[in-house]
Amino acid sequence: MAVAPGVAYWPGRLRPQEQAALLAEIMARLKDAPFYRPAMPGSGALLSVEMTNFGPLGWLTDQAKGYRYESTHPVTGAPWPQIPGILLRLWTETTAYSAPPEACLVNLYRGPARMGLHRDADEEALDAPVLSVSLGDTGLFRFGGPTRRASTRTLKLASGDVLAFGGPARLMYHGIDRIQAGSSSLIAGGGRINLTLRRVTKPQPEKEATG
Ligand code: MD3
Ligand code: FE
Repeated sequence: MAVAPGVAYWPGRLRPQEQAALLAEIMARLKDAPFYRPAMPGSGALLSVEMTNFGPLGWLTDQAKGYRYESTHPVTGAPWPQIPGILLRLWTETTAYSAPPEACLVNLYRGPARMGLHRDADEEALDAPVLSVSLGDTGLFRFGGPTRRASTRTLKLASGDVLAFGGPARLMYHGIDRIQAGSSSLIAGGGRINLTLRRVTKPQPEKEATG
């Protein structure tokens, strides 16, 4: 499905059974890495989205130090849990990138939670795509251009949808306007979970065999 240059879109890429299996993998990790509400740099205003991470590196933000990647949970101090195997396989199947993802940011949208228009540029490996997986209630996703003022289009992201943002799409503005409550029964109590797989550091170049 053509969304924009650099965007690959696989609606319903995960079957309902795979969505349930992935949700179970997420739930099993929440005891060690609970959702928390991060704060904006400077103002300290809390985001409406709750977050946690899986993988060797996790994205976080707080009032004092701003946006960055760290290897431990800001509340518990523990290393982030491993990225579920289902997601590592999905990365291999859908991207041509030479190295595995290092971060899996997990966003939880409940009630009026939203994510304003922003760009993701805290990663060193900007040549790697970002892979997004949606679970639960449908989210109204807004995808724009290289500046805040560029025109935008809206996509409804439903449970099981997978998108990859690479090349020219990697640095485009995007956000989540709102969630359609009651559109899915996957998550108990309702809500939407989005997982983004990211390569953060530049992979070591592979040494060529000699002789
Ligand atoms: C395009 N998440 O975590 S997923 C984010 O649904 C984020 O939770 C939204 O934006 C969500 O940063 C949107 C789609 C997405 C994610 C990352 C991107 C699109 C992207 C990074 C670069 C370009
Ligand atoms: Fe983003």
